[in-house]
Amino acid sequence: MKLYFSPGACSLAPMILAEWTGMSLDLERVDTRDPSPEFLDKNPLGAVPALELDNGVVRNQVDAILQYQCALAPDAGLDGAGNTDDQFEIHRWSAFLTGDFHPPFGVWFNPKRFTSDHGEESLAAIKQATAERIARVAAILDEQVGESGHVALGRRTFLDAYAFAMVRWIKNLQGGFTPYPHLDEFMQAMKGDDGVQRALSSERN
Ligand SMILES: N[C@@H](CCC(=O)N[C@@H](CS)C(=O)NCC(=O)O)C(=O)O
Repeated sequence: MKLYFSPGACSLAPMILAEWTGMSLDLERVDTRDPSPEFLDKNPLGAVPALELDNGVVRNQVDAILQYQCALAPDAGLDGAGNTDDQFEIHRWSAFLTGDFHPPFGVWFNPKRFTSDHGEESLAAIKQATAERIARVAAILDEQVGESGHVALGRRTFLDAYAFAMVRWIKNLQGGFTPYPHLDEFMQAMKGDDGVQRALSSERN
């Protein structure tokens, strides 16, 4: 299988999960600022990650890719399979990460996409409003992680990999991790994990 990725992007999550599940992935770097026509055929939104199966089928959407990886490696126990309540929690926090946590960062990193007024003041106002929204979702995630050190179920799941790939963006905001002590600890613990380190190093090479 081949994973299309971009350094610094949420595509790090399936790379971490591949390490945790012992799944071998070929990696192909994509310039998401200028995606090639070949890549747009694989994802018309030009976004990473995209997972290409050995039979040529391409799968998009990071949370779906992560859950697919978990299904391929059931013994790793990195989802909520087998328990309805656990499954609910996993889907709930996966939906939060995809639908609430990720989007404001997309605006923060690329405000021009969301306004026809590209003047300095207009873009600064959008970034300010977006930073406030990020602060809200980050505070919710900080409370959820709490002392458990994990996003859900009080244990490692694919959501930890997913959150790690995005929570690292907080360092770009004013105040960094200071308001989010649990996320800070979570990030430090994740950085101490060998699989996370290998994924980060693959992302850089
Ligand atoms: N939920 C979407 C989010 C993907 C996404 O926005 N990826 C970012 C990187 S974290 C990207 O490739 N952005 C490029 C762009 O939007 O042009 C998915 O999983 O496909």
